[in-house]
Amino acid sequence: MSQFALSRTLPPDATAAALREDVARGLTNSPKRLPPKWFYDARGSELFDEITLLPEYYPTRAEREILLSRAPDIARATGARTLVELGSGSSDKTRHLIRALPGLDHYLPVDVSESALRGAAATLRAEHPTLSVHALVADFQHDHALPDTPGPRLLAFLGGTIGNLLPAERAAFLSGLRAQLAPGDALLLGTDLVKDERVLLAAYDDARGVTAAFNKNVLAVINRELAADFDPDDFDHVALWDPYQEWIEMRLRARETLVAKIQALDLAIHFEAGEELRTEVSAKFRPEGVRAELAAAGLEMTHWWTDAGDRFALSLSVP
Ligand code: AVJ
Repeated sequence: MSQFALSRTLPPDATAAALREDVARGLTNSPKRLPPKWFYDARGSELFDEITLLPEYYPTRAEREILLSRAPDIARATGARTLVELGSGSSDKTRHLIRALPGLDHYLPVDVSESALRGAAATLRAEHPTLSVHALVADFQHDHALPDTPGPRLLAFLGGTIGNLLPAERAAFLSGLRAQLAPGDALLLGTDLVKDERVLLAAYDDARGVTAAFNKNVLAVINRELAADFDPDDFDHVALWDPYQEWIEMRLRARETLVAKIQALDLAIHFEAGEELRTEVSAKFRPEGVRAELAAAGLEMTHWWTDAGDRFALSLSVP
């Protein structure tokens, strides 16, 4: 019979403490910056799902295309009984994978958004009544403790979310993943690829302004959680391509000089007119780079699959 459990690897106040620390540190830093994980409250997760439907935002469709065409290859190469998905969100694309893995009996979605996890689990259990689903509210970057489930295990980190980590964080993160893999286990990694700058910029600055609303939502999160008084209308959404780092940055640019009060931190944050707060880095990759980063973490890349337009890649690697 279908089973469902939801647990937190950390008490709820640990999330609150992490937000306080990230905001206190990031907004007093010069230049100002915030980690992108704080976009994803219920509203932010909804806005992200809307982004994935935009004509300009190709990564989700490109990755789904690869998953649909390659799911049988992934199933054959891994024989997975447990699928662990880091940053699972709505688990929408994962359903193609779950459908294609004949021996799968355990699914462990890991995400910071409890609302996204609950929604995803409900849909999946309806579609796969014999699948045991254990959802984990956790920060995949730091919490590595997973419930003990049968191998072989397939660890999936999809959507290109690894691009949200800075190079040093990526190295530490991949080594941490490697340490969790036993012989026979595998890592399925989604990476967005370097491409024409105009295509990249449009994906992060869409005509309807959904990405702008998603970017500004982090201010609403800080207002609510830390009793702050940011006015999202005081900021412009900015997306830019850094050709040296090969990453997209999203920023919020203050339209005028302003001061925002963050009561819970007893802080007043000053912005000059035009000053920018970096809210996200989204790195884009080349095949040699992915192979090298995996190798540095002790993982051997065995498969590399791209969509027909060569926009996005899925790689499979083994310890
Ligand atoms: C979910 C992290 C993969 O970087 O493309 C979408 C988030 N940011 N539009 C990405 C995002 C702006 C997305 N990831």
